[in-house]
Amino acid sequence: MSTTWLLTGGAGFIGANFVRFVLANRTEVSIINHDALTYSGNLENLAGLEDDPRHEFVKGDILDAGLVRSLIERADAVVHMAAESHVDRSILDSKPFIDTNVGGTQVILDEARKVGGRRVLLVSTDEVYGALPLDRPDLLFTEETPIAPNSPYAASKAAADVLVRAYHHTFGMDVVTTRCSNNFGPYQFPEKVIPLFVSNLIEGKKVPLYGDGLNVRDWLHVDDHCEAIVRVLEDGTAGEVYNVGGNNERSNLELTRMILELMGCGEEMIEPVADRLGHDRRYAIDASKIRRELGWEPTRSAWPGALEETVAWYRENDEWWRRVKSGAYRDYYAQQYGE
Ligand code: NAD
Ligand code: TDX
Repeated sequence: MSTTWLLTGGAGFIGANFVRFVLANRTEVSIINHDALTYSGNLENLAGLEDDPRHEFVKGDILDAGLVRSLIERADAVVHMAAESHVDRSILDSKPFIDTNVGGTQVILDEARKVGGRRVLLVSTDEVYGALPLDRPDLLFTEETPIAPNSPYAASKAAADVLVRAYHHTFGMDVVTTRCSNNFGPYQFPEKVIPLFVSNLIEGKKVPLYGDGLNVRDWLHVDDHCEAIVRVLEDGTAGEVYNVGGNNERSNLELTRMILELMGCGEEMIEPVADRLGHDRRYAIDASKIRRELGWEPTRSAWPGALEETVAWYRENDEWWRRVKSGAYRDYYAQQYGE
């Protein structure tokens, strides 16, 4: 039976990969892709899908309740991932994070509630749990770990996350939430560490490593995240949260050294820079619930192969990130939509 999913934020990194993943793996599903095309939204991420009858792009802001409502009316379920997503930007200015991540989620929930009968999935993040210490490798975030966000970005995502919980409790809405660890893969905006470091090295620039480089992230390939989102949307229990991660913890220094090696560069290309304010020390996800209850397994995240493939993608798609870094990708919007 054919079905339609409304996706918010589908011109960003995870969104564009999600569209491609669903079109390839769920032949019965069509996607309405609602995205405001902020600085991180890029229609070039969706190149080649222009004529696909199962993908419709709608430019618009999730704060536009009327538009959101009309799109939800046309859909059977909502995958909500539109967000301001970069921690460093939230430290410079948290307002867009509160507006989009909190206010936007409220709009999605209220409009879905009015329309009724649609499951809403929120793509949340492991950052809502705060940080783990380096000297306790036995500790992992579980779904029961208290919410304790440390950056304005994480706080805005945590607010969205608990708002979803409250709408389930108060109104009995059919909602599900995923909390995933750091993603890597194609089309990631080159402000995030992997595409930033790879593209800098191709440009002959050094890579800015924050602080002592010992902060740890748990890396998962974006397609494994996309599969988890699909599984939770289709089979997750209403009101439940599912952690998503691949037990792939790496310090930033270890990650940087791997990238340097893959790029044929030496350690002199590392530029130690001042630490991020409030920099979370370690993230690590216990994903046993989604594995046990929904049979999800990461199959595309094994290192070093998966990292090697991602680095190769940025090397081969030089034009894509150069246009992002230079701002040229935005010309397309002006051409398509006017100023
Ligand atoms: P991204 O910044 O690449 O993409 C975000 C997209 O949302 C962009 O296309 C942007 O145009 C759109 N958007 C922003 N504000 C909007 C608004 N007001 N209305 C409509 N669209 C808007 O981010 P990403 O890395 O793809 O992350 C997607 C989601 O996944 C976010 O919710 C993020 O919190 C979450 N997440 C990301 C990671 C990760 O490692 N990247 C991990 C866990 C969770
Ligand atoms: O220039 C840099 N130097 C550096 O050392 C940058 C941009 C990052 N880093 C470090 C900071 C982090 O410890 O690398 C690590 C990864 O940084 P980011 O790529 O900015 O990701 P992070 O802050 O971990 O957040 C990401 O994962 C969780 C996403 O951006 C979030 O949207 C997601 O929720």
